[in-house]
Amino acid sequence: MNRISPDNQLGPEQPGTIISHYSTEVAVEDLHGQLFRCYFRQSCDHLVVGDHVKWQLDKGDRGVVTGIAPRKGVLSRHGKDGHEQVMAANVDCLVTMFSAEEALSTLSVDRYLVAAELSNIKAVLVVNKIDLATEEQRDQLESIFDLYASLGYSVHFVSVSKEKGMRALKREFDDKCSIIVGQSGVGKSSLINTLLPHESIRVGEVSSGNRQGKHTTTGAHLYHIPSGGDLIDSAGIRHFNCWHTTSDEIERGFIEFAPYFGLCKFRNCQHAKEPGCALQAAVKDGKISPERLSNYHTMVAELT
Ligand SMILES: Nc1nc2c(ncn2[C@@H]2O[C@H](COP(=O)(O)OP(=O)(O)OP(=O)(O)O)[C@@H](O)[C@H]2O)c(=O)[nH]1
Ligand SMILES: [Mg+2]
Ligand SMILES: [Zn+2]
Repeated sequence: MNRISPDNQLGPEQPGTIISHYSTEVAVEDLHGQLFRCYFRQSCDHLVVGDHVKWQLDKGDRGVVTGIAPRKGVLSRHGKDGHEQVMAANVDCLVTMFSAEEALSTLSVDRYLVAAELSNIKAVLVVNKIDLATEEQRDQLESIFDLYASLGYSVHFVSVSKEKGMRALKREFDDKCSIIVGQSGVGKSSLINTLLPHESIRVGEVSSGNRQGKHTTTGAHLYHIPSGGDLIDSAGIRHFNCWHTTSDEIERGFIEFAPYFGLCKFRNCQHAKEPGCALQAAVKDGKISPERLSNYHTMVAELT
């Protein structure tokens, strides 16, 4: 199937972006927004959606991917064997949704934030279904999320279905490539449908080149948001959450811990009950939230 023509029959090398991935082919978008189905060289067999590539036109409207640019903002997960599976590349922003009607633990918020920090991806926190919250629930949520706002994270209280707070939230997607994650039922698809009003019926489909053929895919897909920015959508990515990592890395994921690195009395301090622990001292001084330190310990304990 994947016939390779001699290079001299190929068009000039040009830049493109992987929009969708099928098992043996990818959809590449050129600089003018046109899509081409491309096969790829063996050296490019680990392409993912969001990859910036070099490609050349082959016969007709087909092409071949010949190179991948270095990635930033990689979102990956780890299989049971610990093998890393990259799911999307060049992601700038991880939008994590929660629902106001469900009990919310700061631990789950911190898991997403650590994942974003370790991938060098901006994190945006969204609390949806605010229309269902009582005043008391709302106050409670606000006190939880004030902490995250004070750490510098963007926090949005919205109702997607009642169109509350949506203007500011939509602006978060401008000029970058985002991914929306969160538990089932929080409203991710509802948000995606308001961002991509014309795409909702064709999630997982793409037309190739000039041809009308449609090809469903179970993988991720990159969409352009009409009001600005790109969105990578994939059910698989929305539910990622296992990260094999080290306690040092988890520590790095709690951004307000950074000023205290190396200040503990013991070099291998676990930041628990040791004397001279700089993080414990910061908690006592009100500089670090006790809950954040406790969530750090929970996540480190899960590593073993
Ligand atoms: N009251 C209220 N309901 C909402 C709001 N946003 C979404 N919903 C409803 O919540 C339900 C779940 O929304 P979805 O968008 O399907 O949730 P999801 O996160 O995509 O769920 P999964 O696909 O299972 O991961 C639907 O019935 C929505 O209509 C909101 O702001 N307020
Ligand atoms: Mg959904
Ligand atoms: Zn310590």
